[in-house]
Amino acid sequence: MKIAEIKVLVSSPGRNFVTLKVITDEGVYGLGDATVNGREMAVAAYLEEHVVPCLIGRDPHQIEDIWQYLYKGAYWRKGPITMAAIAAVDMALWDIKGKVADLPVYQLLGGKSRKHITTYGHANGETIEKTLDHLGNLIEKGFKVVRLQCVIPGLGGTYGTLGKKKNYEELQSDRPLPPEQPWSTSKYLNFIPDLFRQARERFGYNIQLVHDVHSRLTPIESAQLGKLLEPYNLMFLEDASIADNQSNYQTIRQHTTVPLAIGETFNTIWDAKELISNQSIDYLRTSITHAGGITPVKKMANFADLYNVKMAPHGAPDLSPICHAAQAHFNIWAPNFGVQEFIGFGSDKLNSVFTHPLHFENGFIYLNDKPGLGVDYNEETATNYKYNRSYLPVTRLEDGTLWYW
Ligand code: KDG
Ligand code: MG
Repeated sequence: MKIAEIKVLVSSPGRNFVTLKVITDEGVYGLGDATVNGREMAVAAYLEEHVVPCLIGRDPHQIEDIWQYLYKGAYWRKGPITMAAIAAVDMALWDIKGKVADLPVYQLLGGKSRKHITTYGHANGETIEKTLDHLGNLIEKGFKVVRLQCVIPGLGGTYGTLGKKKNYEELQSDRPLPPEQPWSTSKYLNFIPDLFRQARERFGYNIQLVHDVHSRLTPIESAQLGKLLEPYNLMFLEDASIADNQSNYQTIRQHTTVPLAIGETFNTIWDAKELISNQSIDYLRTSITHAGGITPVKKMANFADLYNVKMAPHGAPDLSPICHAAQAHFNIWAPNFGVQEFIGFGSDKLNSVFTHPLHFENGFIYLNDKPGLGVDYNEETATNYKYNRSYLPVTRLEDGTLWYW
């Protein structure tokens, strides 16, 4: 069997996605997700110009060798664009292998370790009351874990809240350049503990709660927040600080027992090696699309398991249903799976382009037994939804200084 043709497909069914289709000389094909939100065309060009020509004629069954060729074989290795491109190839090859073997990918990874996949949903709101109403709705729908994000008074919106946006999962294309949002660490730190205090007062401790700081605090500020949140028993605090210095998390750890999660912007194990081996984190949030595919993330999970670190893959709506399906196969296998971020595939446009093997009920994802990843991509329908340039926002402190979004 040989790789005969590869298509790089960019479409925007509600938001932009980059999809790779690897077609073999026997007609079997595999799909991969290569979406990097706000930088979609960079990955498409990387694939088209630098990856696709090297793969034509190769044996698609040699997943490990092809991965090493694209990673180790490239002098300019790592980084989000390169690793998303490699990830898409890797996912597509696992998809092909599964279809040829007539087995779902999770069987090739080692089989099921659990019945279903626990997810966490998002409760957002402009006020604490609205955020908690949203939490109440999700509890009624059966969610066991929920992330709480609330507009900070005086800041007119912050990460994870809707503000004046449309639906959270939709492309925010009505802006030609990155919008700017204000940030104040003191306003945030004075407000967030109250959100969690009120959540516990209203709903008790039977629901697990998560919060995403989105890397806006310094390590000592994160430690301060962690201590303030300790009474409310979070499942984890996400992206408390940037981890360019991996020792940042030791600083946080020395001061608080709040469990820590990080990893959605990580591209390789090297971004997390000390965080894991020093046991300064509890959950690794690396996604299959942004860290080179199933092949390396499986190795990361095995390494993390040695240090009691669980996997909680990034599951924002800017990862396509192909990534979500690949992560479902991975999650149902991973011995050290923790929780999956998932807010559903709400839009009709999205569902008209992608079909997937996931069934969502009571806060759990169930996976069917279709061979391969079980996903498909309707190329004809997708032509109705052209790429639409869209940026993530940038953040400035109230005095104008640029800060982490
Ligand atoms: O493209 C950026 C988003 O994926 C990111 O901001 C979402 O932090 C995020 C999360 O936890 O889902
Ligand atoms: Mg996050």
